[in-house]
Amino acid sequence: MLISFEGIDGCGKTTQIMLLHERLQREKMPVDVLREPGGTELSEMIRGILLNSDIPMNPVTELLLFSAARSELVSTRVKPLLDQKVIVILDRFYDSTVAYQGFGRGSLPINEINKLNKIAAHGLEPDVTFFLDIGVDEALERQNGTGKGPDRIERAGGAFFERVRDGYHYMSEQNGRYHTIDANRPAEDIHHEIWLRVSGMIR
Ligand code: T5A
Repeated sequence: MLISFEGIDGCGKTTQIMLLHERLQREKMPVDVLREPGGTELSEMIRGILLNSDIPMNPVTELLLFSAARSELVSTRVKPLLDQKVIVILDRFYDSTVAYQGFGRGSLPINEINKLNKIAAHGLEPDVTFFLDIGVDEALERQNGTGKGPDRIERAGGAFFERVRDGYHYMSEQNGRYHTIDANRPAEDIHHEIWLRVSGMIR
């Protein structure tokens, strides 16, 4: 089973992934968590380039680098784990590319990005995608609370993140695999909703 988590920066994905991971482990289910971009030596190197605020980048170059990191992760980690019947939780997948590089940056038309995503994901599609929906201002407040400075993507500004959020709303209407969650709630309540859905799928 392939589970992806999506949403704008600071929506609370990492927190929810950690809670779901722990819950599945307590249930003695085989489970692994991987993040995008990242998860392999090469993909983590690409992540370092992509998030480095000192490296200016053409939007199409950015799109291709996210795709390259994804291709490596899917082919060397995700597919082998799924073949062994391990539940894979992905902290972002190709929907991030549609939202950020498509709606956010306007790098290429969405239909072109969808074609590239199919190639980079080696045809894989999540069984369920949890979209943690939160306002841009609330997300920014949470990010500020972490004390970490903004990376290159996070520097893009409020209007950019409004477009990214619009992109997720668009995808949630187009895709039956989407489960949209009001993320402006206590973490335990959100986890409860996610667990209801995942435990139902496992059964
Ligand atoms: N990207 C990625 C693209 O542009 N294209 C792509 O194709 C892909 C794959 C990745 C960046 O790359 C971009 C998107 C990103 O900008 P990242 O560091 O992995 O960079 O960034 P994020 O995935 O956005 O991760 P963040 O750590 O910034 O945010 P999370 O994981 O959504 O949030 P989380 O859980 O760390 O929580 C943030 C803070 O809020 C608190 C937490 O304790 C933490 O302090 N919090 C809550 N507070 C109140 N109530 C709740 N329910 C809370 N849940 C968490």
